[in-house]
Amino acid sequence: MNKKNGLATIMAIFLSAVSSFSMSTYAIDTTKDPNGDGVLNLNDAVYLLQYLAGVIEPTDYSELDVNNNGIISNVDYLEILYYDAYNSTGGEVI
Ligand SMILES: [Ca+2]
Ligand SMILES: [Ca+2]
Repeated sequence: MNKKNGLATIMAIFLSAVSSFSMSTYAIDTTKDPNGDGVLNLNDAVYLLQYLAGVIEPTDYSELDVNNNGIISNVDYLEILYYDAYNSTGGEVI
């Protein structure tokens, strides 16, 4: 995958995620840590997006399924974004 196609793939995943996401799907397991650095934050969303785009191969796939529904998808990605936004504002918005 070249850089241009990779970026297009990432944008397609992002737009698909945004259009299909609803708050009713928000059920994140905050013990998950996709990139394994000890904290769940925006870097994990980027890591998950890279996986969905086929750029990386995770060492522990179970950590990427942050809503524990058995599927690693763009919904997991968006739930990390919402969780990170919620935490970064002191829990005032979600
Ligand atoms: Ca992490
Ligand atoms: Ca999932």
